[in-house]
Amino acid sequence: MSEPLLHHFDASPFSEKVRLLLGYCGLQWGSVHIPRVMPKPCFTALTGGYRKTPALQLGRDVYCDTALIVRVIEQLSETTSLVPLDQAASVRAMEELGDRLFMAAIPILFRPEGRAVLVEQLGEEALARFQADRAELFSGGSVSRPDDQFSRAVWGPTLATLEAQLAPQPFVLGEHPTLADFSLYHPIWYVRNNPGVRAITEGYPAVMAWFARMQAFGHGSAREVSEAAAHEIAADCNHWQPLMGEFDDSAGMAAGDSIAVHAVDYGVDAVHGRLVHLSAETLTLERKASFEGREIGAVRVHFPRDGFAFTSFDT
Ligand SMILES: N[C@@H](CCC(=O)N[C@@H](CS)C(=O)NCC(=O)O)C(=O)O
Repeated sequence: MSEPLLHHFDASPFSEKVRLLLGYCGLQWGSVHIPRVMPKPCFTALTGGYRKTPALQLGRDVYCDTALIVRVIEQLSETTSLVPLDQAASVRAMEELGDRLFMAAIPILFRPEGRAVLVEQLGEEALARFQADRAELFSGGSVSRPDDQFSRAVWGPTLATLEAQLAPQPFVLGEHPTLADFSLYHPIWYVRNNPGVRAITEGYPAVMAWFARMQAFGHGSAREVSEAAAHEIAADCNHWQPLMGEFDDSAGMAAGDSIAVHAVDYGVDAVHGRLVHLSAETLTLERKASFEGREIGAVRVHFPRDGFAFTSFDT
């Protein structure tokens, strides 16, 4: 089995969702630290232009978006309880709620008490660069950068409903952790990580007890891998990962077609390549990767269908 390599940065909440899941599933993984802001030349050399954090690399295969990454990890670790069949739609809904809670968390970090901590951690100059980068991230997509009014409308009510749901049970959907828990954990982790605003998570005892239960899973066993070493691992790999699901020809696309794929919400940079596989749930394209004139060779980039758009183009 190829070692899973997580391309991430420490402060990234969506990466925390995956790190915690890797810990829970007991997988050994390689930790590839990438820049927090653009440019990320080593990273985008592999993804073909997709810039969001994190991505998961298995040899020459690169998986984008945590909605897909978590399913890859589930398969690798043969953990079958993460999406119980009779709760599949509930898990999906909780993943959406987690994304919404992440959006609500962003302006909270920039309230004066949160911002003061960010200035302490990063300095005014790096913080200004971070804010300019995130303004760019939200340009051109269907979702605009959230404001504090959105946070006020969403954060409190969501934590209150979670409090009610977690009061009688240890995990969001019952006795055992599911993907719902990992999807809701990371935005709360994001806010709790900033001592300036942490207090707004604390009026919810059942949520806090659940948070501690989740945190205890840890990140498992990781070794540091440089971005250059990750490129070499891709270049040296001589096999592909299995593709997921049957080919879905209802979109009128065929393997080998030239396609462009992009996220629809934010971070909408397109990735171009040849279609390898299109199932009801995933899309895989293949492209030639190189970095600073050095060949990495063909790389397959995988996306979830949900949240991504694709078009064919003439070469
Ligand atoms: N839908 C994506 C969202 C990922 C996301 O928004 N990640 C943030 C960091 S936590 C990001 O990409 N920020 C911009 C960047 O890292 O360049 C997923 O589930 O992976």
